[in-house]
Amino acid sequence: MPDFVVIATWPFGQTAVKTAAPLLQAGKPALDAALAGAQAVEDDPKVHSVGFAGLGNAIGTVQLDACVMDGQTLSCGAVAGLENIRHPAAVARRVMEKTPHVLLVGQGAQQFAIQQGFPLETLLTPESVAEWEKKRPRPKQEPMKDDHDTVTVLALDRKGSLGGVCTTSGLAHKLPGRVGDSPLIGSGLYVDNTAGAAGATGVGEEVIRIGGSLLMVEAMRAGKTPQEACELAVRRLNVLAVRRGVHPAQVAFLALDPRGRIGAACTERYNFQYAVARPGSTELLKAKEIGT
Ligand code: SD4
Repeated sequence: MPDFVVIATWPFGQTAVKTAAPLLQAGKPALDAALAGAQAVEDDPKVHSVGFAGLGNAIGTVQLDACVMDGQTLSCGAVAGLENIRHPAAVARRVMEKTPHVLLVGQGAQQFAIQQGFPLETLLTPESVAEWEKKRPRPKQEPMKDDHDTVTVLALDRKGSLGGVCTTSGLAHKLPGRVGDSPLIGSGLYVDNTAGAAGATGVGEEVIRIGGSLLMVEAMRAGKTPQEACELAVRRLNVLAVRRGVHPAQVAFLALDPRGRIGAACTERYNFQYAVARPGSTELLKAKEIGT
């Protein structure tokens, strides 16, 4: 029986894994721990790409996307374009548990959250508004490098079950109503105890195009290690970029298998880092970059 492992995207993933690890240590289910970890990042006002204090869309409105998935039952839930609710991942879990549906969007998602007792609040802070203004696209300006950082948390609990959560405010300055990969089961996240768990961060349109997370889980089912599965997904993006005549977008993938093995890979110059916690240790690691 493997002991627990939890991994999460980006340096702020350290907050997630440090929150999740004691819960896993205490024998809590993977999804509970992953959700607690993701929520700690949603609550962090210094993180401008997830939950509270996330950056607004093109008209300055914060629209959040999230999903959750349980590897034992393949139960899953998601919300997209959710406004004024700071914990979209917890709402996604309620969608999973309290409705026959998988994905609620926009006003319907918000009404459901209110019915479930989630408070409405402004998610903007003076700092996030200033950051939004600073990063506002201007003619001839290069795209900002750090305007898309989702937290994806993948956990393996002490019973050997996997759970995952993905939560984000999406691309800053996105078109109102734009939905990325993060709330889409199979794109931003996929979890199946019989194969593995996988998640993504980066330019969601590219992840959706290749069904990134399901692709990695199916690669693990076919015998690839988590590292090989992540590299395979990046290569798929790179090949596709050549076919489309563009540079590969900034995307990173993360994977964890039922044996507790982990993997991570990203497209060139993305400088993707991820956090890992196991019993007694927490690390921040740099993912392997795969060039074209
Ligand atoms: C999106 N994948 O909305 C998300 C944004 C993001 O790291 O990851 N970022 O496309």
